[in-house]
Amino acid sequence: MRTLTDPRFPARASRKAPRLLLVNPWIYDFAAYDFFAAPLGLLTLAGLLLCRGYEVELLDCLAAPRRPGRYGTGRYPKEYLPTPPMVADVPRRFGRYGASEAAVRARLSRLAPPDAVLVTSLMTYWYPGVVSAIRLVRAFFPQAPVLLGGIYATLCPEHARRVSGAEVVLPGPGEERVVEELAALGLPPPRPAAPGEEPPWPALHLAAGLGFLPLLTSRGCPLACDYCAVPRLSGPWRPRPPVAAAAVLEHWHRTLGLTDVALYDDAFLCRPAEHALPFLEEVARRGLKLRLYTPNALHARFLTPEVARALKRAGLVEPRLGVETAARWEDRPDRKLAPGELEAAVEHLVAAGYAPGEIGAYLLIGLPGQEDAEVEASIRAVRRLGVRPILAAYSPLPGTPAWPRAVAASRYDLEAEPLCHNNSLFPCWPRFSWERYTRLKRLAHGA
Ligand code: B12
Ligand code: SF4
Repeated sequence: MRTLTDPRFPARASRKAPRLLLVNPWIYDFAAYDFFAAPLGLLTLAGLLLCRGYEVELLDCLAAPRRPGRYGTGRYPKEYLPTPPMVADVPRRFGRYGASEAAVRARLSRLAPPDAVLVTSLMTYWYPGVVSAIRLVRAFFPQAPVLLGGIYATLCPEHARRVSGAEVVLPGPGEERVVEELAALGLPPPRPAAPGEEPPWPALHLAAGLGFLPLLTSRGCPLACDYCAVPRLSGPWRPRPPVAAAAVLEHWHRTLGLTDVALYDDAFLCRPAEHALPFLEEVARRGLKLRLYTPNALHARFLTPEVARALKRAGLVEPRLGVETAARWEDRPDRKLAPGELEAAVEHLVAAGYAPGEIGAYLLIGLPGQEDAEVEASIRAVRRLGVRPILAAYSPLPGTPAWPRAVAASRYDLEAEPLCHNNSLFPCWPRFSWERYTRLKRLAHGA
């Protein structure tokens, strides 16, 4: 049993504390890989609820023995399932990723009945996992009310209210509302919040088999790219005090013995002098031997020589830059790159000691109306810098400026069916084409 947690988490909840079951559902998809995927939203709420004195159990339907990959990532077990009819035009095999249903049932049968169940959700098109997990938990604990939150619940609240089976769907950040809602259900917090209290640490010790540390040093993003739901999900950029973020990181690094770290920030490098630089310097000052990774990409614009050196010193490996397109400068779908900024960022990273081939550049493909010629030109522009192009397929997101164009371009009814938001389907292409995708992928790989 690991003991060290946020010093504010009580060692044991009082005997009368309401008992909460927190659930991370399965993934239902054509393809899924644990590429630094951890239920950080749910673990953040778990930290808060522990601090308020609730008793908390985590049921993680994705926690299953997996084939290990690099840096603490891994391959989930997959059980093949019939492809849902509305997306059956795609020649890919659908399935459920994570623990087997038998393993989840066995875990549920060992749990004491909870007073309430809190379910998270991530990608909108993974909602069938939410529905199955709620159905199963209900079969075991029919008396316990189910609250659903997370990204699907925020972006598709009406759909979630109709199909999820949850009593309460709570869009938006949960910190502000979850305790209130539990109190409304007759489960008030055993301990009040202290005025001016720092936000609690995510309760990472609850996540069995974590291979890396997920870390958020800030929330939100100051930009508003057409295709991105972050402004709606997380709002404006709000940093955590950088020294406190480094302390949280050191704590979990020492407690869990993990050295791989995935930064989940949407805009880690925003205002670097105030945030990223002091954070990275504090990580280096504490002498932490870490490997940092940015699966969500860094903003090239903020990558000054000083930032590049600090990233290298703190242990960042394989820097990934959000480029999206390196060929279209007028009428870009994003607000994050101007001519010359990518070249400068690469130059600074190389000067800081990164090999160009170690640097990755995300390029968006599958946007409504996007021509292959634009993607090809972007791939070439990135390759000319010696950098690795990484194709990221577009997933349409309700409520974003690009949504009406996506709805108009799609061969699916995106408004009615979140399953069709799946980026593996290339929902805004007139039809799915392995040949088209493979050709672009080969070009990106330099084949
Ligand atoms: C980290 C991240 C990833 C990570 C892993 C995430 C994971 N856990 O699996 C990686 C890098 C792997 C990833 C990959 C992708 N991602 Co991503 N990712 C994110 C990101 C930046 C942060 C998510 C996060 O953990 N936030 C931090 C936590 C604290 O917030 P949270 O989970 O929302 O939880 C809060 C609330 O939702 C709420 N809450 C949560 N649970 C509950 C439960 C209850 C009961 C209550 C009341 C409240 C509540 O309270 C929490 C605390 O405030 C989001 C953007 C964003 N800012 O949300 C995009 C985002 C989720 N990703 C997105 C996309 C498009 C992708 C990719 C398709 C990109 C690509 N083209 O390759 C891939 C898809 C992977 C796949 N297999 O299909 C889209 C969503 C797409 C969709 N249709 O839903 C988002 C929204 C970004 C965007 N473009 O707008 N992603
Ligand atoms: S910069 Fe990134 S996180 Fe910010 S709005 Fe654009 S795509 Fe979203």
